[in-house]
Amino acid sequence: MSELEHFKALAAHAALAHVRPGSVVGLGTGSTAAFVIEELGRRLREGELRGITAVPTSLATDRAARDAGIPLVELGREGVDVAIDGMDEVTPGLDAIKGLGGSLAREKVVAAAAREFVLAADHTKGVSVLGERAPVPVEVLPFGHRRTAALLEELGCEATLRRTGGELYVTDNGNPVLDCAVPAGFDAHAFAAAVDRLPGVVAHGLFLGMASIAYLGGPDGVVTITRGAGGDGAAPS
Ligand code: A5P
Repeated sequence: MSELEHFKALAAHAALAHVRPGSVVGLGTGSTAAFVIEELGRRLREGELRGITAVPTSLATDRAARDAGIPLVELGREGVDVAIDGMDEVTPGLDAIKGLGGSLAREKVVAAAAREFVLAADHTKGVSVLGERAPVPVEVLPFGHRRTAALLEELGCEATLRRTGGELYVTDNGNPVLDCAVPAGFDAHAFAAAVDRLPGVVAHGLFLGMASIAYLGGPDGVVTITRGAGGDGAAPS
C-alpha cells in the first residue's frame, strides 16, 4: 500500500466510528470509499458490527459492497442514518467539492438523505478555499449539453466536457459531465445557486454545508474537522 493509500485507509477507518449496529449506511464512491467498504465488510464478517444495511452511490460501489458481503438496500423514504464518502476538496468550514469520480448526483442524493454526512480523505484534499485545485464537476443531460456548457461559462467558469481515453465520459446515469474550472475567489454559494437554476443540469459537485465532520489522514495521523457553533469548521483536533 502506498503512503497516500495508507492515509486514505486511516481516514476511512476513523469515519467508520459513526456506524452503529443496525445503521443504514450510505456508501460513497472512489478510492477512499473503497477502504470504507473493505473495512465495513470485515467488521460485519467478524461480528464486530451487526444489522447493517447499505445504500451504494454507484455501480462500482454496489459491486465492491456485494463482494465485501455488505447487505444492500435501495434508498427508501426514511433516508440513511449515516453516509460516508470521499471528496476532492474540503475547506475548514466543511464545504466540499465532489465528483471527480463521476458519482456526484447519486452521492448528493444519499448525502442529503443522511442524518449524518461524514467525509474521509487523505490530507492533500484539505484546501483553504474551494476551487483551489479541483474543478466543479457538473453532470448534465446529454440533450443540449453544448448549450448548457455555454450557460455555465456565462457564470464565469471554464467548462470542459469530460473525456476518458478520448471517449466521451458518461456517468452511471448515462449523462456527460462538464468540469468547470472556477476563477480564484469565486463565490461558491452564489455559483451553486446559479448552477442549480440552469435547465439541463442534473447535479453539481459543490456540497456546501452538508458534511458534519471530515477526517483527513496524513503523516501526523488523522486530523478531524468539525462544525463549530457558528457553522464554521472548528480547529482540527
Ligand atoms: C466520486 O464521484 C467522487 O465524489 C469521490 O468521492 C471523490 O472523487 C474522491 O475520490 P477518491 O477517494 O478516489 O479521491
